[in-house]
Amino acid sequence: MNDTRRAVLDRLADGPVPGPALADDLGVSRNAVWKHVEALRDAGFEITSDDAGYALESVPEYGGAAVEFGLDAPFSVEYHDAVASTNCRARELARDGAADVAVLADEQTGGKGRLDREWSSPSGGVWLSLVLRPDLPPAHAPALTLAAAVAVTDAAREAGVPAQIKWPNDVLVSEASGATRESTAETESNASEETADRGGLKLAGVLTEMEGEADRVSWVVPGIGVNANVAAEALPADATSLQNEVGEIDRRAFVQRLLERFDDLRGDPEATVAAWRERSATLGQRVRVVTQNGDVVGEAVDVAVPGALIIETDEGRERVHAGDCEHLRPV
Ligand code: BT5
Repeated sequence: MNDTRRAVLDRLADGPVPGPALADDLGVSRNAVWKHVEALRDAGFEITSDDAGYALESVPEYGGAAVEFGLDAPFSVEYHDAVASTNCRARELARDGAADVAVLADEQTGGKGRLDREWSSPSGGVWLSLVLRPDLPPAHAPALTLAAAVAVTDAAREAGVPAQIKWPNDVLVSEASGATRESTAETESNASEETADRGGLKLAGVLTEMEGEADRVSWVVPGIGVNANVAAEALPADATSLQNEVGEIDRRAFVQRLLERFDDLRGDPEATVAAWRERSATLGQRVRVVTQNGDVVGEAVDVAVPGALIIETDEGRERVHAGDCEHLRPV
């Protein structure tokens, strides 16, 4: 949102203000004030005007301006009713030099998971990609993925959903937590007599993309997909949504909490990793991580800056930087 428009809203949030006073305060003409008020009305803000001046009566339920209003984090929000993928749009903005933009969509028609997997993105979700230009070496960028997972977990918990994180980027809700949908668990045997346990139903995932030189990141785009106000039937079998767990939620408040929490953490990889540990469903579990160089099986004992999983295997400790993680349990 344009700075003057944001300032108009901030002033109106404190009570009615006469047009001339508003114009003086902001150093613009009365006509300019009127234009900003009209634009805000078009964006869904209900602004009345009478003898006392302009007054803000209500804020739109959702959308870019609604999320920006009252947001305590320095993001501008570009909202789309539908877009192919918020990550693609965020990458375009990043290449044009943008920073601290949150691209938000109600629906994605071509949502992407990691490794070219599909991400179902029906209307009602929170499909969000952040354009960041951090002053970081590329090796530290994974901490931003962990920060996104922590931020989603905290916003979900605030909405009443006991979410946990599965390394590195899945936010899960344990099936024992009262999810109402029927379980469609598929178990998979292997030679070591263990079954893969999903550890819960998937509520959210993060896909981080970036570009940079060897020593400096140019931009990073964490793409965050949260099944918010979506019926479980519209999602894959192993998924759940906030709506499925606790009923429809206030997406505006949810996105604001998520952005604020992410902003608290993004400059502090140590605090991010500490917060991640506390919310982890993976630490202490026996896991199998499928990596490009083969499977690593053992007990997940720690996560280290900027996001590597430390696994105690039969051959000693291994540090895994990327891969798909399964929680294992004895048959
Ligand atoms: C992820 O991939 O978990 C990353 C998902 C990132 C999505 C966001 S939405 C905003 C931004 N724009 C995008 O286009 N993407 C990002 P991965 O770990 O690879 O998990 C993908 C797998 O999860 C799929 O193969 C399905 O099995 C499952 N899946 C697909 N859609 C799902 C959903 N909505 N909820 C839960 N699981 C889903």
